[in-house]
Amino acid sequence: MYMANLNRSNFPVERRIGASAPDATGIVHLGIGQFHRAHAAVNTALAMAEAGGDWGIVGVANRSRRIIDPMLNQDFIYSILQLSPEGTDVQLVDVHRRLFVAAEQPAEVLAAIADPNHKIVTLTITEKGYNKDGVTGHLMTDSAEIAPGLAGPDGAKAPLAQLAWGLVKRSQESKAPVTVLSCDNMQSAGNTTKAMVTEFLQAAGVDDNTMSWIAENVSFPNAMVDRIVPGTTEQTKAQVEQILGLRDEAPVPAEAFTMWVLEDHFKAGRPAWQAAPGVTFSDEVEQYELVKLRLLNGSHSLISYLGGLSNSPTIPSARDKEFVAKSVHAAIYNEFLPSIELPHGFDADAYVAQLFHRWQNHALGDKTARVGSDGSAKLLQRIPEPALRLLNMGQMPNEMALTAASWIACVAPPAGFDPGEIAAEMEEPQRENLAKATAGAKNTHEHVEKIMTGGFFPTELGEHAEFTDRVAELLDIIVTDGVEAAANNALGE
Ligand code: CS2
Repeated sequence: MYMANLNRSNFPVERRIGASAPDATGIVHLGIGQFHRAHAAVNTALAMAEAGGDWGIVGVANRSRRIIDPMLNQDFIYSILQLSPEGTDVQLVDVHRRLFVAAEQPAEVLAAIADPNHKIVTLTITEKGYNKDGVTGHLMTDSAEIAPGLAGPDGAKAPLAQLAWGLVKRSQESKAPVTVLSCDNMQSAGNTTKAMVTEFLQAAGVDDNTMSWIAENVSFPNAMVDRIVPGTTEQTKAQVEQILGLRDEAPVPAEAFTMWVLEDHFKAGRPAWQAAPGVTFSDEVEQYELVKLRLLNGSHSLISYLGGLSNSPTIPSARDKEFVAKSVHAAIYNEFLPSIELPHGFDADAYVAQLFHRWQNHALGDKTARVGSDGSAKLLQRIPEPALRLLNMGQMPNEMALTAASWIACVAPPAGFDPGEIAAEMEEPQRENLAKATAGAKNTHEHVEKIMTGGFFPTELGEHAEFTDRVAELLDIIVTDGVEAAANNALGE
């Protein structure tokens, strides 16, 4: 049956979240994807409904036209398909006003960053987009993404490189102050962005005046972001179509829960984001980041690798397994919580109970392979620091060792071990390098040792003999007796 496409002339206004943006834009977003569209974009629409403002968004996709082409066809409007055990709802977002592809239109992207009307540049470029070396903590100036951009703005195709050159252009033209707001899942996300941009420009040989202009006129607030947003499937489109009676080619499935905690350091103003539910401005953002990165994301990684190895295609189907739930509980209470200082008045038990509930969202059906993807970049944010903290206190972080062992089993399995289809679906940028590093390993211990010392983890953890021994022991159990036996061993059962 013919179904009309969603657009400005037919969209049901009563389903719109917050306000439509004006034509004037105030934000440039690099890395337009699922998370941005269900998080910062939604909060911006709600803020404009409350307090107005010229906060339309210029969205920049890295390479693919997969999202922006349908959005352009639909006059920028798209659906959020909110899925929870309590029910399903479709809401519409209308805040983007221009869309580019970074790789195709680099000059437009730089001009948008330099445009003084734009007061904020937001980023969701994923952990690996920062090109931060896991061993040294510095920018990987020789990576395939970064190196070509160092010679000048013309070669800059990667978002971090375009951001850096866009700021240089701004410093040469309007000189208007601006805020760069990372919305990625990283510890000290703002500070990290600032450090990577600064190192990029130093490596590119940019002069001292420009560097001091950036230091004084660009702020990089830290922020903790949270909303579980899986990938769009044909089923997402069919569900939206059924509810709206219109075809949306770029809907975003999302849970109802949403949270954003930000430092209020904006050089040139900001939307009234505090008007949106779940948004808080705080001076304790770094504590919130750690709570989220470890309790939610660290546990999420563990669920995904245990799930990948136990034939669980979705996060809720993995979390339903008793051994997975027990492992996560132990990871949180024995290892992650002792590794952080909580924000004032934070109720950890209530937060953890809510996490277990969120992971059980079968209606959302978040994919195990999605969460397990990019483990080499994500685990660096989630494991080494808390693991070392416990190791230095004389405690073996068994669940973190299990996370590392099950990640290795999924994406860099020892010879002769087949981790199965779900693991094969996990995208892992280091897959080839991991295979190279482990080639010729004589046994599981050597296999693990080559990874731990192969430049994938910080040196202090990589060279920690007892941690390596424990990871190897657990990987051996995974290979010989299966993942549940390894989980039980880590639990001391
Ligand atoms: C997940 C996150 O991809 C992952 O590893 O842990 O995408 C998670 O769903 C979000 O951070 C939730 O806010």
